[in-house]
Amino acid sequence: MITDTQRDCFQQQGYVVLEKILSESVLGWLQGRCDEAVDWKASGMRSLGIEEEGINLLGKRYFVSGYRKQNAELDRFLFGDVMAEISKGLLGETVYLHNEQFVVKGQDQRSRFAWHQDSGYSVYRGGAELHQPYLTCWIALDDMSAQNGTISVLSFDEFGEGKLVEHWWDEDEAAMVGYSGEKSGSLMAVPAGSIVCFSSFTMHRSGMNQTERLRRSYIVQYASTAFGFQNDPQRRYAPSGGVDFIKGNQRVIQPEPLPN
Ligand SMILES: O=C(O)CCC(=O)C(=O)O
Repeated sequence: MITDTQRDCFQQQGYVVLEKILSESVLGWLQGRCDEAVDWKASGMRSLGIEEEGINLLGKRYFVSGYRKQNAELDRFLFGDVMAEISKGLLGETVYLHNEQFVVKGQDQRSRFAWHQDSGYSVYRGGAELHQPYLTCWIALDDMSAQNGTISVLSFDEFGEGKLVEHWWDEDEAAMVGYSGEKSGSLMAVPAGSIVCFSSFTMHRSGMNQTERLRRSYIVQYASTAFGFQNDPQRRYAPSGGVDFIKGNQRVIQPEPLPN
């Protein structure tokens, strides 16, 4: 599924766009799981009588991380054929699941995200040790546009030549920031069912959702090299626990496929 040209593009420029790669039925299934995850998070917040929980803002912004622990059916996608082809094609013969999270944004100023590299969060906020870059698969669950707050990406040529830079916390942005210059990068105005695959050393940001509809994405991250914490390298950093997926080019998990 991943061609040599796509792999070269990912390695040399830090990202590759797989437009409309998911079938309509898999997309519809994932949208359903995302809506369930948001209901689960929102009802948990309502039952506690809170409007904010970490970076979740009731009705406005949801980050549901690790939902596969609530609904193991998600593994049918995370360890399914499509993600096996993509992760193996871009990372090589060893792959494990690093993290998965739904990102759902309503009409709210705080739904935008400043320029960052995902490894910038891992190292400068999460306390991870320096590591080989991992792969972020940003899955568009809705048609994406500037209006509903899609992501923009800076290629390695435009920024950083594929190196991790120091990040800082910005109170106004309520986010980590790795770049505050004028570049605007490439806007990912992709249809639902597309996947933007980028390196965790690729600088990206996402805009504010200015529409009345929630905008849904699913971030699924895979790594080829395990890493730990700066103060405890033995303890794995991977938020999803680092589940083995592919070893020596062979899949070690093969769940029942989703209907195509
Ligand atoms: O708005 C989004 O879907 C992406 C947010 C983002 O860049 C991230 O969670 O790393």
